[in-house]
Amino acid sequence: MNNIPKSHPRYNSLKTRDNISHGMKKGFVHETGLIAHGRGEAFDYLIGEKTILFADNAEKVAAAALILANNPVISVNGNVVALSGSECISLAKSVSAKIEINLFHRTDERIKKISDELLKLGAKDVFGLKGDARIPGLDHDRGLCDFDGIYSADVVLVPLEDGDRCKSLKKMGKFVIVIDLNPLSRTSKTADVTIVDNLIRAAPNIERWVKKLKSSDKKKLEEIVNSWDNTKMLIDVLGYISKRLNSLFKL
Ligand code: PTJ
Repeated sequence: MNNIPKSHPRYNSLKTRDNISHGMKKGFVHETGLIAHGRGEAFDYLIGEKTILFADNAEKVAAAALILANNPVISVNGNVVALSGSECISLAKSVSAKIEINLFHRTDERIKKISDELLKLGAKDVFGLKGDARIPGLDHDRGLCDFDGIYSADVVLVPLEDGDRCKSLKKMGKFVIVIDLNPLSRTSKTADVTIVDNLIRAAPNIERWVKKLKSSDKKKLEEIVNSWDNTKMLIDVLGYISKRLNSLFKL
């Protein structure tokens, strides 16, 4: 990145790629995390690389749900730590949430590297190393979780998730919030609240909403959560994208 000037029109995007690539060289981002990042970039392009109104609304609902939660957990993987490790730690502190590492490509070595990175970034306690419980119905390693973490959580925030796990967490009765730039993914369609936004923008914006809503009474927060219609929001996002694309080349 040293030879790319800040004036480059794609500077932020290139810097983000650099962070992901560094994460891979350090061993905590899995190589397929680069592919997942590319897919995210493509969808981010479609929404204009900014937080659209529908995402901001979802971020507000996510903040309300996290404030109301008794045992909230933020689930992180390699990409999440490379892109927004500090922001996720800060968000977790603002709502007294635990941070748990849950990996699709789980190895003890990657878990240790990601945990070290989170501790270096200021996390006090990191869950996911024990793997002493299982999410029912998930045969894969990503079904492993900590009993005191995700297993006993009531609200789980899962950025960059895969659909199966989201479905299984919902079956366990958890309230699941996801951050996924792809409004068509199984994850997006399964979650209670889907935030169609880049994690880089979403994590600090949820925290901004937490600060705004923290002193609200319980009834108001419950109203915010209960009035949320996730399917309608996904339809609205698809409408927004198609309208935006249609208008791009209109004279
Ligand atoms: O670290 P591991 O082993 O847990 O592996 C993590 C990856 C990301 C490799 C794994 O979870 C995976 O393969 O994910 P998927 O199934 O490719 O899903 C990633 C989803 O996240 C896609 O729908 C992308 O559009 C979306 N996405 C990618 N980057 C971002 C994003 N959403 C929000 N913000 C991003 N920066």
